[in-house]
Amino acid sequence: MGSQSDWATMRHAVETLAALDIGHDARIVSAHRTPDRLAAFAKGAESEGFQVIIAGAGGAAHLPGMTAAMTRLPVLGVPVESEALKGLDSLLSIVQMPGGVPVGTLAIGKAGAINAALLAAAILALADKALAARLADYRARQTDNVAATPRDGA
Ligand code: RP5
Repeated sequence: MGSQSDWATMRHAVETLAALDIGHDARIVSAHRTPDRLAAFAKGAESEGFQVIIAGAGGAAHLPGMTAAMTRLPVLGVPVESEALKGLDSLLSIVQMPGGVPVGTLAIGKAGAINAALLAAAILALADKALAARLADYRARQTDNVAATPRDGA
């Protein structure tokens, strides 16, 4: 993520990865404030053993795109909700990549963070049958938890 301030959003990705028992690492890497750290991370991610990168950033959110420019790994972008423009700036910054360098862009905020983790899980599950089973269980539990009728105070 681009900043400590993104953690309130990006922790939902981490919690979802943990719930699926997927190995992960959370780091602060700013495209603007720590560009050398970004280059070192993105260029070294594959040899470090990462298979998918989830990049969350807000405002002029260059982190996902710059990361994608420096790695062949799949990069999933989470637009963090900004104070000034409610994350629309983040969304447009992340989603409008020029053809040739893709970033899989998720929804703004918590939903995007959760879904980035689930999409990463789906990618990894293509080559991991045990993870595919855990992902199927997760989805089944989610389905089971949807009540047929609404309750007051729920
Ligand atoms: C972006 O700027 C970060 O991803 C964050 O969403 C936003 C604001 O950062 P802070 O000023 O809160 O550190 O680079």
